[in-house]
Amino acid sequence: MTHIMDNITQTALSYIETEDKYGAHNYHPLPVVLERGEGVWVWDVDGKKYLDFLSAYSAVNQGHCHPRIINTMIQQAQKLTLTSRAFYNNLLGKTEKFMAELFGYDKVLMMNSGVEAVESAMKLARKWAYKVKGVETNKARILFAKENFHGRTLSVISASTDPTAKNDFGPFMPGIDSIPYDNVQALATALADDPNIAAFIVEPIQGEAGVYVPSDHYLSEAAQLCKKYNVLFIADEIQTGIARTGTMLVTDTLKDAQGNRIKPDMIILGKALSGGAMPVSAVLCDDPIMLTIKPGEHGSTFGGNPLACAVAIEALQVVLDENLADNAAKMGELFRAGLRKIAERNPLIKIVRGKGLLNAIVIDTDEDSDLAWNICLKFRDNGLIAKPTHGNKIRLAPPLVIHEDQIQMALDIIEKSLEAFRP
Ligand code: IF1
Repeated sequence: MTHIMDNITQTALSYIETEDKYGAHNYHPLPVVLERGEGVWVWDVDGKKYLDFLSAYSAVNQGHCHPRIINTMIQQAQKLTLTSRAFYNNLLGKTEKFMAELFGYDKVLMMNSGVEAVESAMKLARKWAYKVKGVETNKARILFAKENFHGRTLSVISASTDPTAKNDFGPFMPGIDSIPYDNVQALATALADDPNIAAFIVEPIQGEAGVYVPSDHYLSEAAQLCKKYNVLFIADEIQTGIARTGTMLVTDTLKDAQGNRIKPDMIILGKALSGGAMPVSAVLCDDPIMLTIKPGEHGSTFGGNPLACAVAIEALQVVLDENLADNAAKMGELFRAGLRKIAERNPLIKIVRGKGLLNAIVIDTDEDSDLAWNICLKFRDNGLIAKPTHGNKIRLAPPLVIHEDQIQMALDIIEKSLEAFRP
């Protein structure tokens, strides 16, 4: 897939060329060079303004450079940024208590990037399998869903079914299997067949796969099956969590047949846990799992640093104070209704799907076509930035602070842009 650097200024091109010359070529960014962000808006180096409809892959749910988060970061940065865990500090316990109570778990393990938290969850699951479930040492297996995305480390891509994420990075981590997503029977069979399974790690909505929302009962039934087979049900809410889908977590809505709430054995958070200010991630679970890891058995230089703690508390408090989950639910309904109206008028939109403000449109073209990319270039020319995922799907995920008039602005831009490609 080759793309021309069309319709960009010399200024922007000079930034792109510098990155191209001195940076790893591990991404293929849309040709727009951003310099400033505020709320739902970003500005490029030429001062042009755009609606941000990617939100740094749901890391800036609270909006770009939220003043409360940035001011907290500035205050804390002038006091104490890092102690390492060799010593205590005045913020880690406070943050762990705040998050444990907010999400309803005994304990929190603070890490930095999302994939570090996923790796930590895998280590906890294995340790629990050996120390509590009684699986024979080095025999524990972890199940994932096909089409998953959980990050880029070697253990985590060992679970990937995406050749682009996996090819030529072998050999891979043993003890990892994948089953079809949104398929309860496949999970039941896998769990019944293998007593050595420690955990099932799953995204409540598959983001990278193109915002694939599973059937209504999938997650609840999967959680109950895991309970039945004494397997940890671990929800990776790094992209779906922190109010993105209209509730604080997707898994807040899990219920058993009697209507009782089901809590995952473990949840993994990242991205918007810091409002996009810095890398902050966390694993939450109860004592029987968390306390299987003893002092010296896991760690991280920056994990739980005072700056991250101050930012994380403020980022979560902003989500609560500004009712961002409710806003995401309301604005998401409005947005999908608007997209469906556009789809009635323009057959290019084949499918509209999503939950809250994690949405995607599937363009009526095959996966290796340039069309979705060229549509995103047109969105950019018209003042909205978004990016295709897996060829023909365009993820549309604005910051959760978006207002109704900005949703309407985005719909107008989307409809106007698609007109240029009408079949
Ligand atoms: C890229 C998208 C991809 C995640 C879930 C763990 C992680 C992610 C559910 C790892 C990270 C990012 C990574 C970025 C693109 C983006 C992404 F789904 F969000 F769009 F790739 F699939 N679990 N997702 O979504 O967190 O280590 O990155 O902090 O790698 O290209 P991380």
